[in-house]
Amino acid sequence: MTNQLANSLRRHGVKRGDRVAIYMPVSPLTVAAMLACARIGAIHSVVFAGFSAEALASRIIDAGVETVLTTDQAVRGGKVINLKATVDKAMEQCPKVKQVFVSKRTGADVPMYERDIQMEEAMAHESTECEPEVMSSEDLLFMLYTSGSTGSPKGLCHSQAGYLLYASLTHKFVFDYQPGDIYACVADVGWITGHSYVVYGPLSNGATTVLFESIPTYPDPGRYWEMVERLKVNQIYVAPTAVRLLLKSGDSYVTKYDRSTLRTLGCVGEPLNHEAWDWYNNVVGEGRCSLADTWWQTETGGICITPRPSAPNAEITGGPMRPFFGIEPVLLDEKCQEITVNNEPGALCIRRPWPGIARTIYGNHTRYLETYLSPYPGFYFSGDGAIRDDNGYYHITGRMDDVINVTGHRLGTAEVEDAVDEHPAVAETAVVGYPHDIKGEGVYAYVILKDDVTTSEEDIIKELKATVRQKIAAYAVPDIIQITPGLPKTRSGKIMRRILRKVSADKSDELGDVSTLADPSIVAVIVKNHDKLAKK
Ligand code: 7RM
Repeated sequence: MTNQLANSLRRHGVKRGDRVAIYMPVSPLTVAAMLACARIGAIHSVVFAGFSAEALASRIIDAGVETVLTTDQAVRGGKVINLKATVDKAMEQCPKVKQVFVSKRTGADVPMYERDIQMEEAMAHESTECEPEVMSSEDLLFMLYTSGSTGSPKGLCHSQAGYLLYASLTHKFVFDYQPGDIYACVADVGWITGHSYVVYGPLSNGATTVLFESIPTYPDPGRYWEMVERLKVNQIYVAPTAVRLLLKSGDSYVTKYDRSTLRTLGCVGEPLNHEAWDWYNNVVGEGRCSLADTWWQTETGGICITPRPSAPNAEITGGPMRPFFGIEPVLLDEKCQEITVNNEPGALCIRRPWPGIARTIYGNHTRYLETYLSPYPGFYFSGDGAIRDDNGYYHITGRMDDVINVTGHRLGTAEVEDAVDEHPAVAETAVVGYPHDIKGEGVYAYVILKDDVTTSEEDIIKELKATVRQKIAAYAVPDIIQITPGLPKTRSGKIMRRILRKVSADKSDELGDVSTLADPSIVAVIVKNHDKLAKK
């Protein structure tokens, strides 16, 4: 499949170094699409198939993509998603795209335009042999967009050799992968977890990798465990948000399936709270599996801080994590000084580069340096805070910037603000995250309307939610929108997000000193309105 698609891409002029966008659901053909690009030296840019047409278009434009690979429709949790229609809409903004390969998932009758090529037909004419392009170790293998605290999403670039080595080693040692094991990571290939631990890590180790196309609750909350029994899965890698969701549905969905094949339970994406850790360990793993809570990022390419079940002295402990081979975490204070004592929070940095580190931001190396290497000169800065305990274990305390984590999806609050601001009725917006039982963080938007707006608040709120869905994706839609006459600002006009975060988290009694605000009286108004919304 890979070679036929690779030959077909070559025949249609795709060359070494070209960027190819892949907007497809989790499927064998999607994996083949990634590997086909790799085989001919093209740089794939997988765009999560839940992103809107505008989000897809901006990623295509930023990367100078000329070839797009997509699917007629996706099917997720019993719902049909019209991927081709979304691509067609994106194409209105992308005149530089020359060709769109369209594969069949449902076989629906989708309109085909001049630029469209039926993927399976094109592949059918091709040989199953394809001479691989010889690449240099530092050439790019792929790019992947991720959210930052400011500006538009960044196209992080990963290298051929270092990335693959790192994905491969971490997969082998963190999950204790042994030849013959059946390994399952339920992430979507649209995220870095899907790249490193559905595709590159397991396949480079010759593993059987399970592709999970659905959602954890369809047709019911037993889906993962039914799959574990049916496929005899040895390692499973999931997101904490799914664990929290499933634990609420009760243990019987888990216990009715045979999970005796499981040896390693992994999770990634956000903090695994104690209750969820306990349930995953004791109910799912029957207390006899290794639990690896793995910390890493799109930028790091692979797992950096994690327990390592394969270590001879591995202890089964909750949460705490240790650095992987070659990773030297450093905690730094505000003055860029190393924190050498234990139990003090600091900025989580890494001292030396490691094989999997992203090499640049596509088209903007200055931004790469400014974001990751300049804040703490001499170190890679992760954007997260952490604490080291007396045993040398690291505990992640969360993001230090305006990035939030919604159902395990990384989201910049500035992106949501930009989307809301585009609505003609909106004067100004401030978006913060707030603790959410299942999602990890929810999205809370404070919106000031323009003076001449006559539409009802209720209708505006509906429209604003639709705008965010259209500009970004469904997961970015605010859970709560508070229409407010003003925002808490300093005299120099900076929004004090600290105050908004406290109010959103129902901690209005912890606001601290608000006297430096230009208009301290706005705080009482915001708190009152929040209490009204919270009651609903
Ligand atoms: C793999 C991935 C990265 C951000 C990161 C953290 C948070 C990830 C954990 C975690 C606590 C964890 N890539 N994060 N893993 N926080 N414990 N085990 O998620 O680029 O999408 O997100 O996710 O804030 O900076 S990502």
